[in-house]
Amino acid sequence: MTGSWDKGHGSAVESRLEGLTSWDADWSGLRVVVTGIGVSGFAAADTLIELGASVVVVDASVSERTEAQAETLRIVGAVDVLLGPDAVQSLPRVEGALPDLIVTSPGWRPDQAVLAAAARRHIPVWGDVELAWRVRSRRGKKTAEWLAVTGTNGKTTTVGMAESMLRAAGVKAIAVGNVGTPILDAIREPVEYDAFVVELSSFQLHWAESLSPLASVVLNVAEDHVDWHGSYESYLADKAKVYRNTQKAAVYNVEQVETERMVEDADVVEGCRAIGFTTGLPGLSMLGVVEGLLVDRAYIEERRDQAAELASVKDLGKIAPRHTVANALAAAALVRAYGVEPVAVREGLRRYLPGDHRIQPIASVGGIEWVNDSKATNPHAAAASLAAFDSVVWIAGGLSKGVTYDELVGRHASRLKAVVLIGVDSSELAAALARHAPNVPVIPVEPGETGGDQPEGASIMDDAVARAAEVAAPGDTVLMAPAAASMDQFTSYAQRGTAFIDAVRRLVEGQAHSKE
Ligand code: UMA
Repeated sequence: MTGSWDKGHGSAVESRLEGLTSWDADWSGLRVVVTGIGVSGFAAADTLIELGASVVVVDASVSERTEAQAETLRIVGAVDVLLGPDAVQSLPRVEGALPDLIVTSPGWRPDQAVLAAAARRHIPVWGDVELAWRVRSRRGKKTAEWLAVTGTNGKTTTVGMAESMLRAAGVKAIAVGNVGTPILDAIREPVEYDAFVVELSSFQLHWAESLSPLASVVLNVAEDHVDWHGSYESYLADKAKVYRNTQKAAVYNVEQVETERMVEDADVVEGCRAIGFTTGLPGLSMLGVVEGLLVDRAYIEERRDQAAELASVKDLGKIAPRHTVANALAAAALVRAYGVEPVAVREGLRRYLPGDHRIQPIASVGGIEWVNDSKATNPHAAAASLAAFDSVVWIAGGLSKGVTYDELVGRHASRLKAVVLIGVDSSELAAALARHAPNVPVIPVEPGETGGDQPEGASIMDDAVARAAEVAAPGDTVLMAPAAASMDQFTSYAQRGTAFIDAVRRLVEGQAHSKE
C-alpha cells in the first residue's frame, strides 16, 4: 500500500514540517493523527484544530470521559475521533490520505501498533512537548523561557520550588508538563508568561527533538519505566535528551556521576555552562551546603574563593531529608540561570508548600505513625522514604514496570517489621523479600473485587490498613510507599494515596467508637 506517502510527497512534507516553528507558521490542512485523548492528547488535538490542521484522534478506551472529550473535539472541528480497541490497531487515514504527522500522548509505547506503523512508513512522530516547543512563539506575544526538569524522582517538588522562587522574584512563571498542566494549555492562555518550569518525563523526552531550554537538569537516575523504554540504557538515553541545545546552564547532580556524563556528552549551545549541585561542600561552579546553608559558587563573580548564601536548610521546613535539600539546590541552579537573586530563592523556598502523597503524615494513634507516600512509584523513591523511619510496617506492591527490588529490600530489610503486599501481581517484590528479608512476615492482600458503590481501590486499602494495624505496635510507622505504579488497582497514585488516607481515617474513627 502506498497511500499518498510516496517519496516526493514525503520530502515535501518533511520540509514543510521543518518550517513549522511558530504559532504563525502555516499549519493549515496539515494532516495529523493524534494518539490518545487524555490530558495531553486533548490539548494537542485542540491546539492543532485551532491552528487549522486536519486532525483525526484515536484512543483505545470507550468511556464516559473519552466520549465527552471526543464530542468536544468534534464540535470544535476534528475531522474524526475514533474510539475503541479497533481504532488503535492500524494507521488511520486523514481525509482519505495517510497522515503527514503523528502527535502522540506520552503514555503510548513506541511499539504500539499505530506508532509502529508510522515508523515503518517514516511518518514523523512528535510528542505534545515537541508541538508545544514549536508553537511557543506567537506574533505580538511574549515568548516564555523554558527551564526543563527531568529525573527519576523529585521532579514535581523541584518544578514547584523553582516556580515558587521565580514568583518570589516577580517573574510570571508556571509549572507545566508531566506535573499535570499540558504546556500547550499554558501557551494558549491569554497570560503572558516569562518562564515555564517544565517537568519532563522520559516518555515526553523520547518524542521531543528540537527543545532548547534556557537551563535543564537531570535530578537523578535509577531504574524505572524499563518496560516502556525496552532497557535501562534506552531510558537513560531519553533522559539525557533534556540537555540537548541547552542555552545557559546544564545542571547535574554531583553525587550521581551518570548525570555529569550526560552533560559532558550533550550537544549544548555554545557558551552553555555545566553547573553541579551537591548536598556536600560545593566545588567551583556548583551549588551546595556549607554549615546548614544552601550556597552558590556558580553564579557569582567571586566564585573562585567565595560562595553566596541562598537560604538555610531550615527554610525547607521542619523535616528536610537529603533529597529535599538536593531538589532545592537543583531548583536554585535553574532559576539563578534565569537571573533570580538569592533573596527570592530563600523567599520561594519559604513559601513553597509540598504537595500531598509525598511522605505525608496522616495520623498518629496509640504511638503508631501512619504515613502516605503514594508518590513512591519506583524502588528509588521508596528507598528515600524507608530510610526516614526505623521500624516500618510497609504497605507496598503494584505495577512494577519491569524494575528489580533486590537492592531496595536488601538495603532496608533491617527496618522492616512486616510487609503488607498490595497489587494484582507483586510476585517480583515478594521474591525479593523472600531472598533478602526471609524473616520478615509478608501479608498479602487479595486483589478481590473493588466494584459496588465503593470508590475504586477502597476495599483493597481498607484490607491493607486493617492488616497493617494488626501487626503495628507503638513506635512503628505504617508506611504506604508502594515502589510501584498504581494503575493495576487504582486510577492514579493520587487516588491510591487518597484511598489510603480515607482507610486510615475510617480505622481511626472505628477505634475511637469502639472505645466509647
Ligand atoms: N491510550 C491508548 N493506548 C495506549 C496508551 C494510552 O489508547 O497504548 C489512551 C488512554 O485510553 C487515555 C490516553 O491514551 O485516554 C492517556 O494518554 P497518556 O497515558 O499519555 O496520559 P495523559 O492523560 O495524556 O497524561 C500525560 C501523562 N501520563 C503519562 O505519561 C502516562 C501525565 O503524567 C501528565 O501529567 C500529562 O500527560 C500532562 O503532561 C502522569 C504520569 O503518570 C502523572 N507520568 C509518568 C510518571 O510521572 O512516572 C511518566
